[in-house]
Amino acid sequence: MFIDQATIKVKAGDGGKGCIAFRREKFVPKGGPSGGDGGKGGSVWIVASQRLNTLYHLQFRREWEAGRGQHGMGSNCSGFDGDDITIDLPIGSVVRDKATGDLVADLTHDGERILVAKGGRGGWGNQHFATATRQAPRFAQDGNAGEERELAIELKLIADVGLVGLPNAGKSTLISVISAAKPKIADYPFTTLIPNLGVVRADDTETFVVADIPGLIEGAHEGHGLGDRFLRHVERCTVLVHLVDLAANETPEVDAEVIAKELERYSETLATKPRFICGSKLDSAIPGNSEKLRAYAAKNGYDYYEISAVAGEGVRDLVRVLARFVRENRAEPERHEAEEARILQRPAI
Ligand SMILES: Nc1nc2c(ncn2[C@@H]2O[C@H](COP(=O)(O)OP(=O)(O)OP(=O)(O)O)[C@@H](O)[C@H]2O)c(=O)[nH]1
Ligand SMILES: [Mg+2]
Repeated sequence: MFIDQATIKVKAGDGGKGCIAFRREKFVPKGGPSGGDGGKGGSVWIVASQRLNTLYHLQFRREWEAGRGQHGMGSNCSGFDGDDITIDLPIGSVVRDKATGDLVADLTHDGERILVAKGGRGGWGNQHFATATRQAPRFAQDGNAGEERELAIELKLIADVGLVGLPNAGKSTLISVISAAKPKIADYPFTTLIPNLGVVRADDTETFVVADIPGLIEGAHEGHGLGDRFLRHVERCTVLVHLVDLAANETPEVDAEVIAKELERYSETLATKPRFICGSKLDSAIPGNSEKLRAYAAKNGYDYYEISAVAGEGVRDLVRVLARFVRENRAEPERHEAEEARILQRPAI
């Protein structure tokens, strides 16, 4: 199951208490303080893992607690430190402190490791407090409490190109012909229920990642259809391709505007992101639609393309243009490599 939001509680281990003890031994009268220190509490870490691609595993475990430090013991023995724990998260996870909203981590590389709750320091045993004038201290320190907080985690897929459009516009068909992705395709709305990613090979050296997300409808921002929550997965794309069905009705420009409005309502980032308008199903286009959509794109300042994913028409040109655009505008090239490696190796959702 594809889960892209989760809230978990993390608690680092408390430090162990320092010990109050005195050396008692035959022939060593008044042997002095010998209380050992408490052990450190374990810390909680998050680690980016390219083996994961959803937050599903967090559904079953909401609370993560690291080991506590052992208390100090007599004979100057320190307690053992508590064990650290690590929480694996998929690359693309954005972690925030739930209470403050502060960004804690934005994971981009496999193996990236971030401390999210620090273990408490162990308390000092009484051996540390002996002085010339106070040779038998009858006190020791308590350990410090481990940090504790709630984390809100969001997974935002990292792709270069995001496909958006009404249900049935042909988004999944396009990703299936330009990449190895094999999403479900059918002639009813909302065939796609979770985002699909595909790696597109533009030529021998150049590749980019495309995300196909579930279709949007009017009112998606109010929860209509599948809602607009999947739009978060195209928020970090370099460019959006807005597919508009040329064969659905005689008003493709009205269909196009529905999506434009939903993008605007979702966020400023999406509303202002570079966008190409692409007429789809050119092979069975209703006469006149092509001109109408082209005029709509021109009026709003978007580049216009046309394809038939089924007949293969215009697809190569579109891929070439996207490859060039992504190459020239890719904001975070290193993310691209991480994401590509992940898609190629990922297990099925
Ligand atoms: N004639 C023609 N039909 C197409 C073309 N591309 C897609 N279709 C058909 O349009 C229907 C919808 O295609 P999908 O790729 O599932 O559409 P989608 O945009 O992914 O739809 P949702 O996942 O529901 O949002 C399918 O029956 C496809 O076979 C095309 O180029 N020409
Ligand atoms: Mg689809």
